[in-house]
Amino acid sequence: MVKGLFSKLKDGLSKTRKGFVEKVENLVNFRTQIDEELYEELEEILIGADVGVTTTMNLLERIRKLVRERKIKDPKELTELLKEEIAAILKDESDDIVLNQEPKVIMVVGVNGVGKTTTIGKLAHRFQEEGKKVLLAAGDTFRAAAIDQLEVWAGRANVEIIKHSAGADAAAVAYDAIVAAKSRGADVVLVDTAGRLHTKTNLMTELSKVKRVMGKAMEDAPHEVLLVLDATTGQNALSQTKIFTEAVDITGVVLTKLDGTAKGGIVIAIASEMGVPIKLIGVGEKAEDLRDFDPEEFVEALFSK
Ligand SMILES: Nc1nc2c(ncn2[C@@H]2O[C@H](COP(=O)(O)OP(=O)(O)O)[C@@H](O)[C@H]2O)c(=O)[nH]1
Ligand SMILES: [Mg+2]
Repeated sequence: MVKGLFSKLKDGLSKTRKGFVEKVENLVNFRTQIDEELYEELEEILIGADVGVTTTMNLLERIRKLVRERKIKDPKELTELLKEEIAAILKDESDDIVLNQEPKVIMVVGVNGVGKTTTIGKLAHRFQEEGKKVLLAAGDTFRAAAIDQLEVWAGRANVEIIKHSAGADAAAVAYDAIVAAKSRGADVVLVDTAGRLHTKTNLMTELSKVKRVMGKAMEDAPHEVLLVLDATTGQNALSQTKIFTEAVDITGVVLTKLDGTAKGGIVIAIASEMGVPIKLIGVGEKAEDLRDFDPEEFVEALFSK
């Protein structure tokens, strides 16, 4: 049998499983009682895995309460409690992307290098496989290589791309793409954007302009604004979420490079502290390494042996 999707997810999360869940298991398996010292060590492990201070404190408070209520004495039972509580946090903050507009316009934003272009390439591949008509917009006009990179993905996925030359106005590219998508009957438009600029214009000012201009090409566009965050940047991801949310009203988060970090606890911090749903996760560089974020499956993969 070919390797199942679940086992691929498990592979993608193996560093976090080692750096986080296995540490918790080692802790609880070698203790005879649940005491303050154990809670303190658990706190250290959670913070070390980038779960974030606030979320860690909340999680521990809930676990302490459950331990009291259920009169739990055996430390080994704490792993299951932790799993339950993490699942509860994540469940509230997940949501899928639905192609319910014609075309559905998805703007992808984030700082440089987080994986925006790669995510668009992976999404293009997925939608194409589903039989959707996809159009890409090369809205990162910062340098020619960024446009070329998107073209490579467009070629691989066999989808169309709208591009201008490097240095062109990103808002104009996005506008043209939406107009083209409407006339060609596309199902989805994926708009790439820059994570940095040549001009002194603030990136946030620029992105909100691109977004506004899209609304002129199609009412209510963009229908989704996905913020891409690199899981390996840890707590920085939280401050980026704050800044981008203020500028462009994020509808969802894509968390990339989970395969490259032992600190995947950042997923929990984002879900519990940011109030934006995590829609997709990246667990590798290939087209099939982008997955819908399914909280139950995620927690199962993370805690699986
Ligand atoms: N391991 C891994 N690498 C990724 C993932 N997503 C993106 N990358 C890599 O991150 C680098 C930057 O990606 P890119 O899409 O160019 O970022 P952008 O500047 O935001 O457009 C590339 O080398 C990608 O292959 C992921 O989920 N896992
Ligand atoms: Mg890019």
